[in-house]
Amino acid sequence: MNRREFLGTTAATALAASGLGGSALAQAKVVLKATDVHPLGYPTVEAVVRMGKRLEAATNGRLSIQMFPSMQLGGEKEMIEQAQVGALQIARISLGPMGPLVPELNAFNLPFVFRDPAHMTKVVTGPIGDEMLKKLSDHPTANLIGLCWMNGGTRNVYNSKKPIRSAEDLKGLKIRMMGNPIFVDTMNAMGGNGVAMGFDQLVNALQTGVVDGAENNEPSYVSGQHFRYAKYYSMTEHLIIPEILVFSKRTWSTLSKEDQDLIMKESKAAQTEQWALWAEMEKKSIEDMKANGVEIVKLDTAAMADAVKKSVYEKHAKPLLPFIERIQAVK
Ligand code: BDP
Repeated sequence: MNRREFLGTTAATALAASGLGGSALAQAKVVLKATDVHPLGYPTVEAVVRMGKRLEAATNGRLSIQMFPSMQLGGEKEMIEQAQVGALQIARISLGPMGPLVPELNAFNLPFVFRDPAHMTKVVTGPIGDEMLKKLSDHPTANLIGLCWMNGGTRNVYNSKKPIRSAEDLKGLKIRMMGNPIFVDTMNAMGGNGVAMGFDQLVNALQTGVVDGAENNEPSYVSGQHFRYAKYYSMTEHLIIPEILVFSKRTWSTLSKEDQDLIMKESKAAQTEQWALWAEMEKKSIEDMKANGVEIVKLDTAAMADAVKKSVYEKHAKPLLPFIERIQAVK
């Protein structure tokens, strides 16, 4: 930690502890610690780094962001916990692991709930997306503020054994899923054996054969080096999960209204920027996959979608039906 960060953190901590907050803190330098599972240059990371530069410029260096990329502060579960207690301020995470915390958010975590990425984009950047951010921010125990959404593309199954063209092909394969019961049930309904595991453990688990495969968007598959151990990438398109940028409520309450508004404004700009960066990264990742001998398998997903909707929606979607109807009504 350099001197400025030390001062920033100390000031924030001391003022928060003394209950002064607000105007006194408006004078102090505040370094916001941010983290992401992905490396520098990845669209989500880049968008937050650029947001930090804009915050610095707008406040003459009083507010800044220090980025800890590449899981330096642990997996997403750890990131959420640290944001909740104020040990870090900004976490960019998948909405997946947020579902167990704020159940309404699971409306966006359901398999096949969005028709395609354009539908997801329209929903999360519109009134339903705003409402979900507010639900998170207003939640009494989540202790997080929802800042904005980011694009996490479409998730497809990959494995080391064989091309997947049907539920039959997935039989007996252990497929890593994110930590949310909806996802394990989704994989089981698709025909495989879902195994919940943190992203921070995945590359090792693929390498050692603890799991046969996983599922993710193309950029994560490439940038996470998963393509080295699991060469069959099948276009199951079962989940289109938005990503979310969250802020520690504990720190938020120590910031002035002006700083809160500025951070909100810049995070909305980060959202727009990330969407553009994502489109480029997706294209590039598909090229990288082809160049590295990945077999991209096209399949008819209708039967899988039916089976998954039947069992997963039956078990998890009942309280979410009003949201699902509204999501589907977005054309
Ligand atoms: C990636 C998300 C990241 C998740 C990861 C995962 O960007 O937030 O941690 O998937 O599968 O697509 O855990």
